[in-house]
Amino acid sequence: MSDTFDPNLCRILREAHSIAILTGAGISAESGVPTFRDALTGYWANRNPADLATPEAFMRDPELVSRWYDQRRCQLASVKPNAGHVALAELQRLAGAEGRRFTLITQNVDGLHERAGSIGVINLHGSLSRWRCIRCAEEKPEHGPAFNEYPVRCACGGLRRPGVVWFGEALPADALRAAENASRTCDLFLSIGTSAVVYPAAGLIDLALANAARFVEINLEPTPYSDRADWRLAAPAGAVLPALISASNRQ
Ligand code: BJW
Ligand code: ZN
Repeated sequence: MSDTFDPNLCRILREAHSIAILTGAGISAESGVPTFRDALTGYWANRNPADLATPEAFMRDPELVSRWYDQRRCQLASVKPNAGHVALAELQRLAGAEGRRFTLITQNVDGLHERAGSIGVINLHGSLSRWRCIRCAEEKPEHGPAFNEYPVRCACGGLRRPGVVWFGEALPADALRAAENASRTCDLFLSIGTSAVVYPAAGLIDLALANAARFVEINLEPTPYSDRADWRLAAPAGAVLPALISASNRQ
């Protein structure tokens, strides 16, 4: 696969002073975590996001929504980071050793980047493994087996919900600010495995392009941003990332 890379892309990856990366569900697909919008296998293929991924859905049917999210949380115990996650952790180490800036921003809630060794990951859409009470706001990590009953209750009697960001909810302010700063000031931006249709995350690409960053898209399918990519790699992230990083280091 290394022969297929443009030498200019390899040089830019090796020499960029500040790299920002946005990942989406596609990077975890090869770990066995479903994407959202795949027509056959995606979470939304046979479900309506309005019934599951909004605060209104949770208030309407907290049992259904918390059961669905808890199933997804429990599935994380049986999946592992793939070669794409590992390659990004390696790229962070290489860039850091040379004093280059590296920011990994993810829309994923699966924690696989951290498990692969990435540090300081910006989690724009929260985490499946943190749950919080909507009454007293107590939030804690949940890595154990499935909850005993749904809806899940806090000791205070309030309902507990997954610590993810649903449609219509604000993203965590610190995370969004850090992601925007990194995108606005990078000289190389990679968008990996995201359909780039959900905002404000997709808008990070606009920020990078407005600052004349070079833009690489790694995705099996085209996205609304594909036409603006300097390089578009239409291959599985778990194959292309290790090959690209190793080709770039060999040159
Ligand atoms: C591979 C591959 C392989 C497969 N290798 N590639 C501007 C315009 C229009 C609308 C809006 C706007 N600004 C805001 C909105 C509204 C809304 C929005 O964006 N709607 C659009 C969908 C129309 N945004 C919001 O509501 C956000 N909040 C907000 O704006 O708040 C404002 C506010 C401010 C102040 C106070 C109050 C409010 C919140 C968005 C939250 C999104 N949440 C979800 C669910 C999280 C919980 C859960 O996990 O269930 O996040 S939606 C879902 O989509 C999830 C994902 O993170 C997100 C993005 O999906 P992603 O990762 O791109 O996955 P897919 O499936 O779409 O794509 C996978 C891709 O991978 C595909 O392209 C494949 O081809 C590719 N692929 N295998 C490489 N092996
Ligand atoms: Zn509580």
